[in-house]
Amino acid sequence: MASPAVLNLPAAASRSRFDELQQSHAMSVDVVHNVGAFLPYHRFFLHTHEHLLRTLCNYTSAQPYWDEPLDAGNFPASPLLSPTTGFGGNGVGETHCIADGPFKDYINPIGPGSRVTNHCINRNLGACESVYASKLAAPQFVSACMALPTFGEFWPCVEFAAHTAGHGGIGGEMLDLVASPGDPLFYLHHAYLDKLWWEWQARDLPARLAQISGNNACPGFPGAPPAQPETLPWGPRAVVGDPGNVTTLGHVLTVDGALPDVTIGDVMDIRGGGLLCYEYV
Ligand SMILES: [Cu+2]
Repeated sequence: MASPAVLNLPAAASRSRFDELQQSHAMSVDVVHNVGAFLPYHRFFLHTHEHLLRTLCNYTSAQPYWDEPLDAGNFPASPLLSPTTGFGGNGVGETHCIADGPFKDYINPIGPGSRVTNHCINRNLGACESVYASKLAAPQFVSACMALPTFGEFWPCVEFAAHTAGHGGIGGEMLDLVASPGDPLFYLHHAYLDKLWWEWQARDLPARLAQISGNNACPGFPGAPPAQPETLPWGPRAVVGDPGNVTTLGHVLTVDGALPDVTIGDVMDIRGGGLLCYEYV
């Protein structure tokens, strides 16, 4: 957050390296959600975040994940939200700005949605829809997804259940499909989803290290524009990663120069020997 932006992203919205990740996600939103690249893209996005933490912030540990079933239905009690050892607590007042913890004064440049505005990080854990959403983090929803036999069945299950639980259960900025990486909790939530994907892969590595499928854009393809391209400060994404509408291992993933582009094939195996080298414990 304290490192000035370097990538010269369109619309000059980002002030920090942290903002650049948020903006890159916002610029990709239509081609990385409800698509086959959902899990691979966010795996690469997390790797980029961890790389920046380690190279810019003297961070020497790993990207942690949020073990969400432990908090299902009761997110407000999570130690993650501690103001002293965690990421700060719930939002307060009409704006629902977070009022304690290490990020209470941070001003995000992206959001709500694709707008470029200066605003606080906000959360709304008390809303009844947040409590409802957080229940989707319960173990039975996870195991239902883990039991599915193909990637084409697994990723929509995870995107709907566990993914919705973390975003909806925190509410506020986290519930914003476009701007949610403005809340640092985003990275712990998506590391958890990445862990689920890896655990699903690890049940049958010979088959699942190369198993990818799905559509490339939502809604529709080819050339489906965003809903309101004229209102996007950075214009529509020119590339969706694959030449057709079937997600393949050759599908290109981008973080707009924060790291060089990779393919989905580069992020299928987390165990080293290629781009990634980590494990979940
Ligand atoms: Cu996302």
